[in-house]
Amino acid sequence: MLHKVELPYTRFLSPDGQLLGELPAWADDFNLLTRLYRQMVLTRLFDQKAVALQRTGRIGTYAPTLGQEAIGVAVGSVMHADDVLVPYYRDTAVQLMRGVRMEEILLYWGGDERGSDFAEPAVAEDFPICVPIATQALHACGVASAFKIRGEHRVAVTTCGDGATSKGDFLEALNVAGAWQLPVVFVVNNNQWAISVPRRIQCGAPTLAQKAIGAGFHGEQVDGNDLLAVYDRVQAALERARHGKGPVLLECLSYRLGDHTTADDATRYRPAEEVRHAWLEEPVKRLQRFMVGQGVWDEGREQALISECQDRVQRAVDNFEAAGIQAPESILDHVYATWPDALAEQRDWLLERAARRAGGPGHE
Ligand SMILES: Cc1ncc(C[n+]2csc(CCOP(=O)(O)OP(=O)(O)O)c2C)c(N)n1
Ligand SMILES: [Mg+2]
Repeated sequence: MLHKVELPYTRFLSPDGQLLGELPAWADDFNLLTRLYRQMVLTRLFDQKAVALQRTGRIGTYAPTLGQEAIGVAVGSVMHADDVLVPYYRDTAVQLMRGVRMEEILLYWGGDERGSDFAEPAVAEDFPICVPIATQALHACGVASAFKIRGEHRVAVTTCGDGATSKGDFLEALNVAGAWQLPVVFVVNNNQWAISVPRRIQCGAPTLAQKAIGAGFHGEQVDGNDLLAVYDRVQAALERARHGKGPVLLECLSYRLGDHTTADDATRYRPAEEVRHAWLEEPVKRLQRFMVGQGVWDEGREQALISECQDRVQRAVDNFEAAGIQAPESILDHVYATWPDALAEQRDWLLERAARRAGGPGHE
């Protein structure tokens, strides 16, 4: 007999920004809500700019955050500065909120190692973006083990997509997190698609949050397009993990409104009607409607914010372009502490080839 697992699901705002029941006490702070809303708008405008830079050949590939801003902004704002983020590639919102600079994010996607060397002291220990699916979940458990062994009240927060939860690495990470009761929080960005594979055929369980139950710890779902709900549940999850009460898996239900990356064309596999419907649920408009309804936001403020954000994004693009191009061998700089002899030949080949190229087309 199939045992049905009942898990909490949290939502405070309807898609049109109406309050459904009681507002959590912390949300009376409209300065905080305004700050988070501003950050969602900044993230969205930066995201648009990053896609435009890829289209004009100034960065390589980019994975848009469009539609998932509430999750990242909430996670980034609830985390303490000395917590450690172990992110995946669709984490522009969290990284910006944590203090990673916009130009650093552009450098990363431009193939430049300096993009993972964060200048801001508060994020110095955060991990770089992880592209191999779900491997970062195990790294986060390693970080959380260190916190536990040292008796520090810090939390490792790792993010991933819905598809990543099918990977062995993810399930192994849940297992060790539960077995050792580690201070780690798994934030699953369930955006309904793993490239062209829809959520319903990725796994047989009705929720992804219930994978935590098999590992012996708490899992729950939240409306990932409702900033108030995500903030509230991330806060509870981090408190729990920080105070030795074990890990949490938070499944945030959202939708990837953009292409998987700039190398993808989602119109080839997604019904237009589904995407149109998802736009009605999106997080930025939802919080904006709520704030307008509360009398704390209006069109004038919105226009001023957009132009301020556009200026900030443009300054970041200017800094990115002024950074210049790194030497080709920089891709090897941070792979090994000591370069293995067995790879010396490949390194020499790369250096030689780069030198020939620098000599001009006739030398190639
Ligand atoms: C180990 C590994 N296998 C395959 C890939 C190719 N790949 C890149 S993204 C992706 C889908 C991931 O989907 P999901 O976890 O839902 O995250 P999303 O991109 O939707 O945010 C795959 C299979 C990879 N990057 N790493
Ligand atoms: Mg996905």
